[in-house]
Amino acid sequence: MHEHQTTSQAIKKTLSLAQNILIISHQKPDGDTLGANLALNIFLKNLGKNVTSFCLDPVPEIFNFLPNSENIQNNHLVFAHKYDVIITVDSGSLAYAGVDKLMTSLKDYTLINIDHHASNPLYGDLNLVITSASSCTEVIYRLFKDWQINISASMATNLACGMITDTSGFVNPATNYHVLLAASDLIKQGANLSQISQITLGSKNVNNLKLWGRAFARLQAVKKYNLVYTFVTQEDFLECQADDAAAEGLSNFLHVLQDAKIILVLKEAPNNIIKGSLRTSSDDIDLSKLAGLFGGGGHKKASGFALPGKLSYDNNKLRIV
Ligand SMILES: [Mn+2]
Repeated sequence: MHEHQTTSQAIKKTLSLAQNILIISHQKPDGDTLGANLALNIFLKNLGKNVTSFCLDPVPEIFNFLPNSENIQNNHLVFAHKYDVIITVDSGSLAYAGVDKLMTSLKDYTLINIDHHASNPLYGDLNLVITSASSCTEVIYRLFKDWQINISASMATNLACGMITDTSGFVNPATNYHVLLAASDLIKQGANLSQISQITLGSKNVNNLKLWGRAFARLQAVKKYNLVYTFVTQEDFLECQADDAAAEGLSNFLHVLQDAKIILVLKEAPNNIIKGSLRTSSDDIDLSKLAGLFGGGGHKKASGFALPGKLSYDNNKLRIV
């Protein structure tokens, strides 16, 4: 945290002077953005602050176990109120969070941007972006340690959830020495790591695995680019009755492949959008740059992009139309 000491203290001071605080998670929330939001929510409420937590999309059912998750609102009326401070967590940009337009109605606030995405352009008034951190929750853990505050069991559970989900259970390349130290401390503070892993990573259902089956059957290696790709269409989602979360886990799972350095999963989303999800285990590849070529972003080892179009597949040839 040393090099971030000044920012850490500036954030502490700004929060201590604030009364009304809005914390924003990114849309299509994952365990990291929710855990980060809720750990801060609990901490700031304990300080007697007026805290509102927001996410554009509802909290997925599997995250209902997170302490205080019922406090996350998705009503746009949240933006009709006045805030001294707005904190975005795990959000590479306001558009990525899905709140760029909603926020235009707000004035006179200090924006604190806490994140770990390599593509983050430091859009806040205060920016704590640590790209070497496994997760946004790891950044917040470091903040709490820096401020020497006590981490309660419910804060620990929220922080641990983000670390577990963003590292796929402490195995993917985002896993580092700091996150393992932090996780072991969080166990001491009352987080049940195996239970959180079981709930967040271990709960698959038949419909979602059927979708995976289709994606597995279509795996293609492109030797020239050291790439393996696959795809899922809107038809697949409908026929398998799978939900969006099914595709999320797919690219993380395909990390197990030894055949190529880069994994690409293309997903047809509603409204003629194709989403690409890139993964690598190689240190010499920066996928945030590759995704950037398609207008996307993310981390060195996990990134994504969106393109207009639909997927067309015949005679073993995939095309974007
Ligand atoms: Mn994250």
